Amino acid sequence: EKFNVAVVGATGAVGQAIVQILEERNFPIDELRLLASKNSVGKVVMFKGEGVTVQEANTDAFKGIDIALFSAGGSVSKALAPAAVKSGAIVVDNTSAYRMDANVPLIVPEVNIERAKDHNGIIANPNCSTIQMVVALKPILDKWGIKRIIVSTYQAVSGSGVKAVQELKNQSQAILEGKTDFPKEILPVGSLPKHYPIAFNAIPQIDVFEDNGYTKEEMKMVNETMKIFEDDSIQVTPTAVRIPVVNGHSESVYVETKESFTMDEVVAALSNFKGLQVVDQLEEQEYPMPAVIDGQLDVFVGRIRKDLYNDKGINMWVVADNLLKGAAWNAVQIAEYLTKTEEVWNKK
Ligand code: 11C
Repeated sequence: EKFNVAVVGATGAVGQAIVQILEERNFPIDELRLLASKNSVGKVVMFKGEGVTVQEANTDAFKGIDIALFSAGGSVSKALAPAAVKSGAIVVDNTSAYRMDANVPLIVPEVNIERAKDHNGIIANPNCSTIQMVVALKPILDKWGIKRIIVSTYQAVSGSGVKAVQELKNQSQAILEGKTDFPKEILPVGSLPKHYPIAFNAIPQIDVFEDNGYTKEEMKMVNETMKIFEDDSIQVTPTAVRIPVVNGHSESVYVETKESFTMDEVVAALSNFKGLQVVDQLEEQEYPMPAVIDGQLDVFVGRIRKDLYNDKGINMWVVADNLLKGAAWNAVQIAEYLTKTEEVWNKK
């Protein structure tokens, strides 16, 4: 069986990655419809050696579409996802628009793919920093339970979009040329008045601040983790930091379990978990790094070690390609499940 697939936001960083993965995975596609805002209409994107012309994303654009993959920002998803569902598509939404909606399953395939069956037309893809963390924690949750998580992120600029990547490169070049006055327009948050250089810097702010002193990015990690693990008692304490890496998010994750474990058991549980790769050979100086895993689909974990003071504490270092596992690949994984699961179509 083949499917008609729409990609909304087809010219963005995540949209382009989705098109590439659909091709690499030989996704069972009949028609690929690429949709974007007016500015991008008429652009041609290559798919399996043929050019596909980008059309305008509007409420009439979804006729005959079975699966619609949205990654054009929350406002576009709010405006157009209901229309896509109405015309018969199942939507996989990469934005934060519907993630915390009780009627929308929030899916990381390695963790809770069965929940996709509970969809009411829309399935949400979590935030990139949440996705890689819950993949690394799921085998620990299953065997020993989780009481609390303390996580600090080291996030790449690609999470902020293609313009942020360009800003990092331009600033780096300017600084190396000895300039002290150069444009700072995007980071940490484009729409806020103050901007700081990201080159040769680390910015402890991703997205806007909430009233409790945490950023929106940090609160996504708190709320999405509880929803995905279906446990509101898990305590998540995040600090999200932007660093001058082009692509690939890293996280220092501290997890306190409910039950006792041995470290051999922990390493075995992580090693045997599908979608997770352990890279942890200290004598060889082997551990995951963003520049090394760039372009790969899995989540990587290393520096796995027991807490020095707490018998139920584990420290680890978790790295993933934020545009792939953190966004495009997670969405395509969900879409692949839809193509293989008759039940999800019965609700239409
Ligand atoms: C970042 N995590 O790295 C953000 C980007 O909710 O889908 C993704 C925002 C989201 O800046």
